[in-house]
Amino acid sequence: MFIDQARVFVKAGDGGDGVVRFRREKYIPAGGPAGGDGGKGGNIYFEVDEGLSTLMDFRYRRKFVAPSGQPGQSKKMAGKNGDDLVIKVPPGTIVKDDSTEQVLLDLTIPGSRVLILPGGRGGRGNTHFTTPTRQAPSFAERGEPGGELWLKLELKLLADVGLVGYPNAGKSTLLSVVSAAKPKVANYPFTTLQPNLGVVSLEPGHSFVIADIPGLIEGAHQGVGLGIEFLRHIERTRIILHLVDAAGVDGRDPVDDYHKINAELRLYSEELAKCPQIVVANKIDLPASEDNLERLKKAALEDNKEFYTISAATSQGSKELMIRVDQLVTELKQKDPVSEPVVELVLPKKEIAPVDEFKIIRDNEEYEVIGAGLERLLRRLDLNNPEAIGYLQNLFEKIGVYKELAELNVPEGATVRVGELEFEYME
Ligand SMILES: Nc1nc2c(ncn2[C@@H]2O[C@H](COP(=O)(O)OP(=O)(O)OP(=O)(O)O)[C@@H](O)[C@H]2O)c(=O)[nH]1
Ligand SMILES: [Mg+2]
Repeated sequence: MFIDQARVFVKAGDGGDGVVRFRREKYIPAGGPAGGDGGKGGNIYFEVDEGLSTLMDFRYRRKFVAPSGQPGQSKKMAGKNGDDLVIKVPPGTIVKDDSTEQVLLDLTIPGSRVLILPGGRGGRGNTHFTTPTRQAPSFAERGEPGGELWLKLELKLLADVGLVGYPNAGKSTLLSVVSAAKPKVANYPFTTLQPNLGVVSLEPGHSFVIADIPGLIEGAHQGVGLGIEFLRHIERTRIILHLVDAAGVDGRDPVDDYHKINAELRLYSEELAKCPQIVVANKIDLPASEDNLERLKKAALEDNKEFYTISAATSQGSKELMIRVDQLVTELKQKDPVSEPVVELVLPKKEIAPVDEFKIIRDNEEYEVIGAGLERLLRRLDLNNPEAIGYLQNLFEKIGVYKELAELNVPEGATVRVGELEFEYME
């Protein structure tokens, strides 16, 4: 089955904790602090992989959690960083925030890799918390948790070439002959129920993508047959290959078929109708095609369209056709190139708020110190450790928390809160 939507959960790695360690050396009874920093958590990236054409894999794996950073070690050694996790998606994948539907990424360029969630930063080891009066801090900072998100992935097939035509025209047969794709082929209409993609590579490192979509019939724009909804899959293609059963196996007139399909394309979108189109007369291995080729060619040339004859079944003429398609795709790509691969941070990196920006608000008899940087620091410290509290007291002094409390005439004994921390105010 062709799946073009998936929901995935991603979580960046947590930062490793900083640790409390001391040097233990012979003849030095109490060495200095030596706790290393925690490693950074792994990042989550998306990477565009040309080899993929569906979001099928996400049916089997929906959770992507990057490894955490290791805790710091003794001798001031930092913990190992968590490995990055790279999620591979086919070209044309759109990544949305699942709850807000906001588009976060539009992944079109093969090979590009984009960071979606950075790993949490590692906590600092006790080495960082020495002061002139506290040479041996017994606390360290915890690692920062990695962010997490539910995402919705959507794939709009990105093909260079779209195959259109009546059912049984031989679209899937042609795709199977020129690419490694193995679409179902059968002599009844609407064999193809979902788009198939194939990569055509005439020479190494050079390829284009063909999309085979379900057949169209007269009235498709009104929902007859499978309707025209699949045309949206070829809206972004550069060329349309219009396959016509030149032998009229199903009893219709090929020239009539040709005009009817073009009418349906126009009814769907003028833009699509104007897209460069090559008219391909198929089934020329069948004698019944002979009488129709000249008429069909005339109709195509009158519309200023190129005309080719092939037999998809015997593959006669398909190589020549692909060489021409390759030429055209290359030309059109040069005229309208997609931009160069980008590697960028798409989610705005959160500004890390400085600790010394805070304000104090009064809440009845209590006071609250509010400041994102300060609160963030507090979350990462062990508030049961008296030394960590001592460290904070120094910090409050330094950044002016006490001074401002005094200026507000906070009464002796009033409760002051900072994040999780609560203390009694004393002058
Ligand atoms: N003789 C002959 N038969 C062909 C040729 N190409 C395709 N066929 C046959 O035509 C029938 C339909 O071929 P498909 O490739 O399934 O046609 P399709 O356009 O994909 O049809 P839908 O998926 O139903 O829209 C099959 O029985 C094929 O074997 C050809 O060049 N010559
Ligand atoms: Mg088919």
